[in-house]
Amino acid sequence: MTSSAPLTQDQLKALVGRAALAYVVPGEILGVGTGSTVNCFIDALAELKDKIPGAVSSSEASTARLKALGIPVFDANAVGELAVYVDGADEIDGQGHMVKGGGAALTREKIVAAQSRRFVCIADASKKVPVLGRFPIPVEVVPMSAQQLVRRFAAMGGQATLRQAKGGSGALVTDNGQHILDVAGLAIADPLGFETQVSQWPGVVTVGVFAHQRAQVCLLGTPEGVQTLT
Ligand code: ABF
Repeated sequence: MTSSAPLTQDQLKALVGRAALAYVVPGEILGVGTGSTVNCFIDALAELKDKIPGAVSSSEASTARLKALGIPVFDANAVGELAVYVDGADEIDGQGHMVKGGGAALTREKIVAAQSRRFVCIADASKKVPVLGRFPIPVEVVPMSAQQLVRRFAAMGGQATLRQAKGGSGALVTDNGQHILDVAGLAIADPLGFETQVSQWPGVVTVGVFAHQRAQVCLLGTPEGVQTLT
């Protein structure tokens, strides 16, 4: 009797990406996030492309993937409320609060999430945590405010570093022309309070803590299959 090998992280991502199809509302435009898990969802979504008008995308990368599969992409300003937003996360806790932004798309992700009635998070089991913060918190910032914000995070015990572009060509520039600080060393006991406080600091564009836009549904890929957390 041969025992099957445990599912790889990529297989778990594919599993939850496909499971998210169940939350797509036929006839309605949906919001689509960013990242490798979302890429699995986009690839599966191609099977339903005749049942939906299209999608609102949260990044140039997801836009390109959607268009390559023949799924129309709408401007967020051209549509109203969306039935559902499907996106990944870097961390998610038991209440659906997330750390997001590892893929540098946090601002548009939060915008599209805020335009959607239901946030469905898809993630492999490694993303589930009791308390947010082990993954450095991405914070999108106006470049001129970066060092002032580094000092503010230091005052609360965080170590903020300016995210570098691949290839060492300097600071990463987001789709919105901003920079990203990655803040290590914080344990976010109150995600809503943290997001509210830091969002008000001058120069902060978007905090990569999604508490105001938490996930109502989380599809977690585990070796035993997809665990649905609501
Ligand atoms: C995206 O999902 C980002 O906010 C987050 O960083 C990413 C996780 O990426 P992956 O699915 O590749 O682990 O929404």
